[in-house]
Amino acid sequence: SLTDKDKAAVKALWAKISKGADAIGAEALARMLVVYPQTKTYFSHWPDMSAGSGPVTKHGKKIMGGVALAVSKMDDLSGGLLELSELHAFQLRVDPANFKILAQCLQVVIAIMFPNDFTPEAHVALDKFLSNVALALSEKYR
Ligand code: ZNH
Repeated sequence: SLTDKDKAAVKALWAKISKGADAIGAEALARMLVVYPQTKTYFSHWPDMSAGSGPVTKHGKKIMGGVALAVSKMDDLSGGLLELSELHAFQLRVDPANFKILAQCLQVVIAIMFPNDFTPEAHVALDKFLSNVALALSEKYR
């Protein structure tokens, strides 16, 4: 699990990149849909799944709202993300393997948009954090 050092590194990175959260979310989501086209099945009700489209932009923002929540609940991710886990497990029925895929896309986009802030130290902490977020989101699955 996350050490105090990991938590501090994630908070420091988030302080630098959160101003770009909406753009990060939209880019990461668009990238996920292109690179891992099997993820499109969950969004088949959208009229347009291309980068820059209304639904991708809007949903990218929502996802990053979830990431912001996770940053604020870093000390208790299972509790903090309980409702989101239930939503993804029971209602949306998202295969939890996809949480790892999105985590990877988020990191690629953050590396591109914030190359100076995404140091190896920030990278390792964010990777660990997003793995823990994925675990917390997967908790309600059985
Ligand atoms: Zn998710 C939704 C978050 C991942 C799919 N999401 C959602 C929301 C949020 C989130 C916040 C909204 C809710 C409400 O509205 O209430 N996600 C999230 C996060 C993550 C995620 C944080 C990680 C990190 N998801 C995901 C994935 C997928 C998904 C991976 C697939 C692939 N989601 C989803 C869907 C939905 C959501 C489908 C719904 C949409 C609509 O509505 O359209």
